[in-house]
Amino acid sequence: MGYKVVVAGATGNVGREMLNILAEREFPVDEIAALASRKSLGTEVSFGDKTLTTKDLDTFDFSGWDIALFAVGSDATKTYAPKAAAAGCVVIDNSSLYRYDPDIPLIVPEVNPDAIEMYKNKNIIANPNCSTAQMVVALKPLHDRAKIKRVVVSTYQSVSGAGKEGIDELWDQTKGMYVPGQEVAPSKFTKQIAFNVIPHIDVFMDSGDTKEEWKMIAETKKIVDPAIKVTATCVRVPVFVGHSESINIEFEEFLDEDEAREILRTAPGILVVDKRENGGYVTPVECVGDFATFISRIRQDVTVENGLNLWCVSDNLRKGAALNAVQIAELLGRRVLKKG
Ligand code: 2RA
Repeated sequence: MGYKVVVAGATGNVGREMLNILAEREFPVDEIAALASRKSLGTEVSFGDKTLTTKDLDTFDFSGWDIALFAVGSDATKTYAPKAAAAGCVVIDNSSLYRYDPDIPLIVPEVNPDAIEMYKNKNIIANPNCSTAQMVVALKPLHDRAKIKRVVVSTYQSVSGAGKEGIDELWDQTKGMYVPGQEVAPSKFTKQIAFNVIPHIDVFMDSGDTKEEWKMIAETKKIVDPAIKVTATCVRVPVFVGHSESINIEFEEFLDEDEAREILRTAPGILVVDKRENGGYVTPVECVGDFATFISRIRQDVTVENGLNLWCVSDNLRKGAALNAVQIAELLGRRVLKKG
């Protein structure tokens, strides 16, 4: 016996990946419902070799359904997640709405699986920001071995993090560079993204950080350890899918680069590709469609007493969103609901 599963936001990039990954990982589904907003109603989406016709999120009755994966943005989540939770359906939400609520667990299964017990508070579990998820997968095994004091991270985030519009804008602007007369004004991004990089994701805060940078700080503290100091610079780059991160780590005690490499090589969710030669590292185009968080360029940072540098790449639509949400559903099934 399996689960009755709902995917809300089934026509968006992340929603479609949730359906793909539920099928790829053969999640025990007895029944599945794909929900969309009224404007996308009736759109057909794939679930493995099946085709689902989307139903109306606004009128859907969540009673009797076990798990609802939400990928609808904070506004719609605010309206419909409480409704689903009140009907007894456990909500796994990809928006940022509930991530910072102390009563709601924010989970990366490879990092803090025990936090799943907190779901009972509001029948809601939060999925982290994409740039946080891949980073904490890398940090956790190293933190367990040598206690991390400080993290400095620079991200190189793909345009798919900004949704379909972000992908379309990069495509149109790039074409516009080669086809005269097809000028495409920046819309989703504040400046041209084709052949450019933009040090600005989400809104600016009083501190001078952007909200994306603040998310990485707040979420790393909640998921791994509140004592870790984090500073981040989040940059949008002209890549379609795949976030990359340059991560500098300072530990309480010395950690040799070879030991760090072995720890990461055996850590859950990680693939180490790290050779000091041409092509001995992972780039975004190679991570697309994969479940793994790839780690390369592992090396000592000799400018501080206990420093380490590494390069981290992962598919932001998968580990950064849909895969992590499905892994939370798998954890919920194993630890709590116990069907399937
Ligand atoms: C982005 N992390 O990359 C944000 C939201 N997905 O735009």
